[in-house]
Amino acid sequence: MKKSFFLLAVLVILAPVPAWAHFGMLIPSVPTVMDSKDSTVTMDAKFWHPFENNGMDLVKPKSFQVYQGDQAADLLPSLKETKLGDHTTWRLSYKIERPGLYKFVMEPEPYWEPAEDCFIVHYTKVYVDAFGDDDGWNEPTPGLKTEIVPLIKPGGLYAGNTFVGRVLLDGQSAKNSEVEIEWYPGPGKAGQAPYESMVPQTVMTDEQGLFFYTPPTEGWWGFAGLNTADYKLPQEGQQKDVELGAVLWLYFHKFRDATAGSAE
Ligand SMILES: [Cu+2]
Repeated sequence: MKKSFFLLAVLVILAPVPAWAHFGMLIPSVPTVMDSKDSTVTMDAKFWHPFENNGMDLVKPKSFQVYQGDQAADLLPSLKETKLGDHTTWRLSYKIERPGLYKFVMEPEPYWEPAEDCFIVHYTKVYVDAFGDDDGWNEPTPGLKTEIVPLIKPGGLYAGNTFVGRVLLDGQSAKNSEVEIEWYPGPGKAGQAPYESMVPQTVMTDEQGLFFYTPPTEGWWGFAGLNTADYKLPQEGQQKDVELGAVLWLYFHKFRDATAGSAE
């Protein structure tokens, strides 16, 4: 009896911990609108494991807004429930009429994750810049609980550029906190990693809440600045921790070779 209990304990300890990192996901049809044919942006919202391309159900978010400067518009009524495999996801279409930087921000309902014994709330953000205007790309969002503020222009990144961001929590720099990073390989695709532990890449913020990361390839990359909330939520009569994620999705373009140009 004792022996089998010991064996069970060993097996439990040796069982691989799934490397799944959860990410709120907001992926627009294009990261930059320069042509009016792209100006109706389709936005997909998920709660997902991006690299493996599978996930969880996303219940209707608590809020979904688009900011232009400090002006926010509520997009919650335009969200349409969709299905991806067995999972609930959301989609909206948004017509961009004027030049500017459009910042989409989703606040989900708390998600109970038994595997981590905590709730997860990922405040998820993506930028779309339109018709050559990207003013305000390094400004924080008024009233947002937590976010990553870029220090390198989010529209127009190349794979191989080093992304620099600051994690803010309640408007303050979140120092020495973890940032998980994952690649989203695209619809219907899953990434391949040498080891499961490499699926989320991890960096820490410094004393000023800054972090640095250089993606090895092009595509959509998600950055999640993680902190534990200063409040708890009840689950089956017990008070549980809440993981707050400041999630930012960024598109890194492939650097193209030169074409034959005129010499003079
Ligand atoms: Cu999960």
